Amino acid sequence: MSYFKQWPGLIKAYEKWLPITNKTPVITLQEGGTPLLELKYLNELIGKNVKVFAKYDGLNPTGSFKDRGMTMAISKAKENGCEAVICASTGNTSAAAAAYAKKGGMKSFVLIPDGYVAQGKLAQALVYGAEVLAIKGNFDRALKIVQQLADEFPITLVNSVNPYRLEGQKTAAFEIIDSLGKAPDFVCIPMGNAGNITAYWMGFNEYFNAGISKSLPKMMGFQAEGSAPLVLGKTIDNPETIATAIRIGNPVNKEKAFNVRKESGGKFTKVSDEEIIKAYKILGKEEGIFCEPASASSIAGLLKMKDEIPTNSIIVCVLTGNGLKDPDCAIKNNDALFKAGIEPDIEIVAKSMGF
Ligand code: AN7
Repeated sequence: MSYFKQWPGLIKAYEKWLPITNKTPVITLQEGGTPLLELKYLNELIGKNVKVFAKYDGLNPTGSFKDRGMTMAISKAKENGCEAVICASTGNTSAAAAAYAKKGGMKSFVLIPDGYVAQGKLAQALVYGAEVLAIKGNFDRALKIVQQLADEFPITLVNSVNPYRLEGQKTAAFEIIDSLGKAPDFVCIPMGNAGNITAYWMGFNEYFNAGISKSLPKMMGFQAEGSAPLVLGKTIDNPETIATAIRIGNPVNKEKAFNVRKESGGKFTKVSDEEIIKAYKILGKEEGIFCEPASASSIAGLLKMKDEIPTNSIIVCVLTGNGLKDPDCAIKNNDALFKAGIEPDIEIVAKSMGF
């Protein structure tokens, strides 16, 4: 017996907004429909009667927003008779590509920068049965290679140059408006290849043009200081940051991103690794939300621009990936009291607890 109607996944939920037909096989893990959580501690921290929300996309089936794009890209690949997919990835795209490819009965190849993918993401790609090729080079190099491979061999590229990825990802903007009843004033979002900021802007515009929302948000994009090509306006040859997900020096969607900034009247800003970790800890300790460091850059960015926020603003920060993806970062960066090697004796344990 079923008590609750299940969320059907974003393709079914938003089918009339997506480029699918009744011939498209829907490959889904019931992604999307993620929580929009009010962040009470951040409301207080910023003051001015603002309301800050987190779009918690780390709660997708493979733990990141990439599932939104992948359900579309893989469904369309299946529709077109494709048998194998390929991507370059800083980790999350590879996890999602691997999972959805398997769900759709396809093979997946993923190229990752050797040594720079968080453990959880690597584990996922392996468990979902991808063929994982770790290259001695960064993401930008890997992307060039997969683009050429997809041109030469019968294999579909599922990086965000694949237009179906952005179509799927735009549904997060729909969900935000469906939850708030209107568009927010600001959206704070981490940027790597800038596919997601582009997709959100598409989604907000589609609802706006259909009259469902009466305004458009300002899109605030954030990058890590050592990996900020979109903020600096130039390619970074050797990007570096603790937020390995956004360790990208030459974003493929850069022109689109600049256009989003211009059209929305938004701003791109860089945040340091220290600021990212500070925000990461605040989310964990004060809000009970565990996100990965790249995602915390949206909160770090909001804190950085806090003086520029008008009174009564509604702000949505996009938390793109789950904290469990990067356990090394969590274990190295927390303020918890951790006592090890305690004797299994009730008195000793009680004493260690301060009683
Ligand atoms: C957690 O997985 O590029 O600006 O290969 O994993 O749309 O690229 C990941 C990107 C933000 C940036 N937050 O999004 C990959 C990859 C997290 C991410 C981004 C990524 P885009």
